[in-house]
Amino acid sequence: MFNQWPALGDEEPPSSPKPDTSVGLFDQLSPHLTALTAEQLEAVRARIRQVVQYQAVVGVLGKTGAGKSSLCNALFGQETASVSDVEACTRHPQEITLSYQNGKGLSLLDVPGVGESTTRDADYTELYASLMKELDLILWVIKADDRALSVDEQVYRDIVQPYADQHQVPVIFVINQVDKIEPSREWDWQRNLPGPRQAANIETKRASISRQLGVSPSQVCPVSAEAGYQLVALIDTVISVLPAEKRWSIAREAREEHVSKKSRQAAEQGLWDTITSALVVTLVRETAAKVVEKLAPVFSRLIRHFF
Ligand SMILES: Nc1nc2c(ncn2[C@@H]2O[C@H](COP(=O)(O)OP(=O)(O)O)[C@@H](O)[C@H]2O)c(=O)[nH]1
Ligand SMILES: [Mg+2]
Repeated sequence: MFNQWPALGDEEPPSSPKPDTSVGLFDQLSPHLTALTAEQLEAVRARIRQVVQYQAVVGVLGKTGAGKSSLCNALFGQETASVSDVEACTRHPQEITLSYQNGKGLSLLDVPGVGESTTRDADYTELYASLMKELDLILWVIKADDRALSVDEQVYRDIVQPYADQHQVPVIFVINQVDKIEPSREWDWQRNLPGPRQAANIETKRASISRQLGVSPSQVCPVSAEAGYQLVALIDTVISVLPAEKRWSIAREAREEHVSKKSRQAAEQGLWDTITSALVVTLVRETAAKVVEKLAPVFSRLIRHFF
């Protein structure tokens, strides 16, 4: 019965750098779960733990110099690991296995292939086919003043998009370094804001990238990693495209100053939804409704202390 829950990966999550909030949360919720058998309780505990400790894998794509490392550092205080740094089983590329250093709550993979010679596309097709199954999200970084988008477009349309669609991996295009958009002297480094003409050109760039790649403008986020500009909006977008049970992972690992109230609430709601859906599949409907009703105020009181 419990395998009706969405899969979050089979292995035990690695130890998180932050305290295991799932234990405290469960301990405080369990007195309100007396209607559950020991087995049902254990299932709920495991579910909370799975969501709270989930380690998202974010594939970061983009040409060298687009600002992948800078962006990840600004968002998460963590560098990207290149795919070759992780244990990639290339002898059987269809069965690529990734293993990550323990102690990190998030894996940021610097995925090669954008902007290199097109003769290597065949190799990358295999790499992407294997990687795509492992990824929860793709951040595709484009340098704001890069006019040669055709390579990004080709790799996206021919190689990445088919796999992303098949495995339902959300893709967000990040226009980075918008402080360099003309007239760049307009950038206000004191307030970290573009000037009026620059702001208009940033919007034009966003519209043209969305048109060229055939994606919604809401999937295209202009930011400046260096200036810390629009990183809150980027995290909002990331959280909004992820399924409920994976939001917590991003909200927990992002630098606190980039996590808006809206994003935090969406992550909390995601956790609550997974707890209640666990109760619904575990208990008969009337009992589940009663337990959920009792639990709701306890959860909202507790959750404020657990973020
Ligand atoms: N002005 C400006 N420079 C940036 C920004 N993001 C990255 N850079 C610079 O661009 C260069 C390449 O960045 P890096 O993160 O190494 O790119 P990667 O190769 O994609 O990982 C570095 O010199 C960064 O300092 C930004 O938002 N604004
Ligand atoms: Mg880099």
